[in-house]
Amino acid sequence: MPATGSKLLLPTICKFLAIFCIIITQNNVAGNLNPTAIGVHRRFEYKYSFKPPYLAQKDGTVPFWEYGGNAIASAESVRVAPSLRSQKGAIWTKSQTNFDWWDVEIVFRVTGRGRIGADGLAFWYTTEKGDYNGPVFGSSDRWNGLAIIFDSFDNDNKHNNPYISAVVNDGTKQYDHTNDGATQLLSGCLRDFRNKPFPTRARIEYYNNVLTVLIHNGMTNNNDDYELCLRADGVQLPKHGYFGISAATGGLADDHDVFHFLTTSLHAAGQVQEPPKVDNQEKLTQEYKEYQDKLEKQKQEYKKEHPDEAHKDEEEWEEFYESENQRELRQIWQGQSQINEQLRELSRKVDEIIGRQENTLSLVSRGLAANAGQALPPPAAGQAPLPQVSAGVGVTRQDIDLLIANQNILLTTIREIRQLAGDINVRTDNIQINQKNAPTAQIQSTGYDVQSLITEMRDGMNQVKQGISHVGQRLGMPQPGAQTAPCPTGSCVGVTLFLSVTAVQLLLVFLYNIFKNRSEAQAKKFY
Ligand SMILES: [Ca+2]
Ligand SMILES: [Ca+2]
Repeated sequence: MPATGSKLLLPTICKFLAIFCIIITQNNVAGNLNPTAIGVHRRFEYKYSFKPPYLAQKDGTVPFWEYGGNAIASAESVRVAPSLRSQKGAIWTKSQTNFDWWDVEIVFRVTGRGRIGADGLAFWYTTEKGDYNGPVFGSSDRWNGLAIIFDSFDNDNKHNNPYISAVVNDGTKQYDHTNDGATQLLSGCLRDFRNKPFPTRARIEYYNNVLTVLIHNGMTNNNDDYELCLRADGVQLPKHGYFGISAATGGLADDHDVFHFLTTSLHAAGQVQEPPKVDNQEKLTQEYKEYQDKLEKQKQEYKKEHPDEAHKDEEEWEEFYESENQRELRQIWQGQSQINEQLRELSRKVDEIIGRQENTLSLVSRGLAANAGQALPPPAAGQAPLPQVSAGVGVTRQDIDLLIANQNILLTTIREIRQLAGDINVRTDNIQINQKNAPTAQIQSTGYDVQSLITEMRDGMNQVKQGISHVGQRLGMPQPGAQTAPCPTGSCVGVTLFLSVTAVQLLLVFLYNIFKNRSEAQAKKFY
C-alpha cells in the first residue's frame, strides 16, 4: 500500500509543480510587459524623436536627425529604403544620448508586392553612426552597441523569416548574413511584420541592463496590443550612443517606411533632479516685474545724464496724458459750458418776447385811450403813426359843428328874449306909475295881486324845472337820424345850454304873468 501510495503521490506533486511553474511564468511574462511601470520617471526626449506631421521640414531636413543613402524623409514618414533593388538608407540622431536608460517606440511598415521581401530593417543604438553604404541592413558592420534586426529574407533557408533578433556587438564581430545572425543573436522571435493592415510597432526598452522588445503585429489599431518578443537580462550596452534606423533591399525589394520614432528616457525614482516647479503665471509676473524695475532704473539713469531732456520729456508725457480726475473735471467743464450757452440763448429769446409784449401793450393802451375819446399822444420818433380808430365810435367834426351852431342860435334867441324882457319891464313901470294915479282900492288890490303872482311864479318855476328834466332826458336818449353818440353819463347837456333854457322859460313865465295881469286889469275896468 505505501508503495502504491507513493506511486500515486509522485505524479500528483509533479502536476501541481508544473501548474505552479506555469502560473509563475505567466506572472513573470505579464509583469515583463510593463517592467518600468512602477517607480520610474519617464521623460519624452524630443531631440531623439520624430513623428508626423511636419516630420521633415520644407527643405527636407528632419530636426535633430540626419539621414543619408537612399533614405527619403517627408512630412509624414521616412522612407528609409524604397522598394527598388539594392537600396540602402539610414537616419541617425545628431547627438548621443545623455541618459542611461531609455524606451524607444517605433511605428513602421514593411510592404512589398511579393510574398517574400528583402532585405529588412534595423534599429541601432551604437557609439558611432553607421555608414550609409554599410553591408548590414543599410549600416556598418562591426558596430559597438545594440542592433534589433527585422530580417525579412530567409538567407539560411530555414523558413524562419521574417525574424526579429537582438544582436549586441562590441565592434569586433562581423554580422553572419548567411545564417541570418543566428549564431550571434542575443534573443529573438519569429514575427511576420510585412504587409500588415496597420503599421507594425516595436517597443524597445533598456532599463537596468534589461532589454525588452515588445512587438505590435499591426493587425489592429489598438495601442495596447503589444506582445513580448524577447527579454534579456544583464545586457551591457554603451553608456551613451546614437539612435538610428536603417534598411536595405537586395534582389527583392520592399518599401521600408518609419512613421514614429519616440524616445523616452527612464529614470529611477530619486535619481531625477526634478526642476523646481514654478507656476507659469508666477514666473511671468516675476519676469514682468523684473523688466519694469530694469526699465525704471534705466529711466532714472537717463534722467541723471540728461536732466533737461528728461524733464521736458516728462512734461510732454504729462501733457499728452491726463489723469482720471483731470478727465472728470474736463467733462464737467464741457457740460457746464453747454448749459451756460443754452441759458444765454434762452435769456435772449425771453428779452425778445418781453419787447414784443411791451410793444403790444402800448398799442392796446393807445387803442383804449382812443376809444375813451381822449387826445392821442403824439407818436414817438421812429414809431409808425397809429392806425385810425374806426369812425362810428368817436365824436366826429360834424357833430361838433352842429353843437356850436345850436349854441349860437340859443345865444341869439336869449339876446332877443332879454331885449324883449327889457321892453316889457319898461312897459310895466309905466303901468305901475299910471296905477298910482288911480283910486286907492285898486292899489290895494294890486298889492293882493302881487302876492298871488308870486305864487303863480313859483308854480311856473316848478313847471320849468320839470320841463328842463324832461329836456335832459330827451337829450340823453339816442335820436334817430342824429349821428351823435349816446352819452354814457348825464353830463352831456352843457351848463350854458341849461341856463339858457332856464332863462328863456323864466322870461316866458314872467311875460305870461304880466300879460295875464294886464288882461285882468282890463277886465276889471269893464266890471
Ligand atoms: Ca536575412
Ligand atoms: Ca533565416
